[in-house]
Amino acid sequence: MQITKPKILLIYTGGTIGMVKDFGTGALKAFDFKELLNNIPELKLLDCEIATVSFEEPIDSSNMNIAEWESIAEIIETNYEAFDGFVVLHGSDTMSYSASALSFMLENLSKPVIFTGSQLPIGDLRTDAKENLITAIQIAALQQKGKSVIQEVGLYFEYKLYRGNRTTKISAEHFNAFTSPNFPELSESGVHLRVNHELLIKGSGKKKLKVNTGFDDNVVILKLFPGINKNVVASVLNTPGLKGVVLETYGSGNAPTVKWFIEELEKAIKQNIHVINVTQCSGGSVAMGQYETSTDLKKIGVISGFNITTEAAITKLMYLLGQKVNSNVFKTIFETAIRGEMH
Ligand code: ASN
Repeated sequence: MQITKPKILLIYTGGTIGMVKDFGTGALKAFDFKELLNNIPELKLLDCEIATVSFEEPIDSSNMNIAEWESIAEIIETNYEAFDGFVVLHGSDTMSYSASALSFMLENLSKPVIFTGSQLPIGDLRTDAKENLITAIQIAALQQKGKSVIQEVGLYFEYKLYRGNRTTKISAEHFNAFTSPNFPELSESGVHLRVNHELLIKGSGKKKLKVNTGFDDNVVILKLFPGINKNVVASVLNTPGLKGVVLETYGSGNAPTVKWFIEELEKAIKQNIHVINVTQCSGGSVAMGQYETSTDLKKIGVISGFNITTEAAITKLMYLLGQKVNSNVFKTIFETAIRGEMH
C-alpha cells in the first residue's frame, strides 16, 4: 500500500505575516507569496505536500468584510476534495471575526481549516510567523486512520490551537495575542503536539460540505456604558433596515432598569429586530434573570448569547439573518450551539 502525504492548501489573505520591510521607507509591504517556500525552506522538511493560493490583492485584516469571507469559503469549496487540510494566513486584527464567520459559513466540515498569522512580519529576525505557520500546517496535516484529526475551524497562535469561534484578540503587543476565555485549547504545542481529543467537534462523516454565503450585514454591536443616553440608544435602534443587535451588557447580562431603555429595546423587538445579550466581561456567561437588572430584558424577549464572544455573536447573527430564519424560531435557534460556539 502506498502511503500518500497529506496535502495542505495555504490560503494567503494578507496581514503582517506576509510582509517585509521596505528598507527605504521603513514601511511594511506585502511580499510575493509565490516566494514563500524559498523564504521559509523549513517548510520543505514537513511531511506533507503544500500548495499555495493567494488573494490577488493581499489585505490588512481591517479590510476584511463579508465578500472576503466568501472568497475564502469559495477557495476551500473549490479545493475541498483535492486537499486534506487548509491553513488560512490572515491578519491578526480581525482574525477572530473571520474564524467565527467561516465556522458558520462552512457546514458539515470534515477537514481542518486553521487560521494563523503573526505579530511580526515573516521577514523580521525575531518573527513569530515561522512557528505559527509551521505548527499550523502540522496541525492541519494530523491524520488518524486516514481521517483528519481536526474537523473544524481552528485558530493557531503562539503554541495553542483554539476553536476559532471561541477566540478573541487580546494584545496588540504580545506574541500571545489571542485567548479563548470560555473554552479550553484544542491542542498545545510543546515538546509534543498534545491534542485534547475529547474537546474536538466530531466531523460530519459523509455529509457533503455546504457553504452558507449570503450573510446579512444589517446588524450592529451596541456596547453599554454608564451614562449612555436615550438619543444614542434610540438612534442606533432606529437605524433604517436594522435587523439585529448584539447588546454588550455588564457582568452576567445586566443593563440599566430605567424605563426609557427597556421601552426602546421592547419597541425594537416588536419590530422584529433581534437583540442578543452578550457580556462585556472577557469570561463567563449571560444569565438573564439572575439579577433584577436583567429580568426585564428576559421579559421583553432579549435573546441570550450565554458565553459566546462578541465576534461569534455578530457573525452568527449575520449568518442566521442571511438564512432567513423565521422570526418565531429565531430565539430558539440562536440560543442553540451550532458549531460549538457557546454554552
Ligand atoms: N494589521 C495587521 C492585520 O490584521 C496586524 C497583524 O496581522 N498582526 O492585518
